[in-house]
Amino acid sequence: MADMGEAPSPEAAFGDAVRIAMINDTAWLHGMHLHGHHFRQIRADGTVGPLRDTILMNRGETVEIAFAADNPRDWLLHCHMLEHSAGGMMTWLRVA
Ligand SMILES: [Cu+2]
Repeated sequence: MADMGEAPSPEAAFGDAVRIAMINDTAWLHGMHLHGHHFRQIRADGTVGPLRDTILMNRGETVEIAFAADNPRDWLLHCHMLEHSAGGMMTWLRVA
């Protein structure tokens, strides 16, 4: 996960289908939480997971999520372990 920057990542238009790949290259578990939308995991075999707003990532795991950008605003995507998000594991996206 990149640190939260000045530019949204990604910036989506209302109605876009958004896919975000997250790589956990740390030695810890992370519960990644998206505000404002619910998403589904896109598994490597092409199947999709249940609708959720948080997904637990194991160390070394890559997770791809997808959702419909149907809620215009700026939204946080961060680890739900608050010491991790305070340490920089937080970014944001914009739906305009
Ligand atoms: Cu974490």
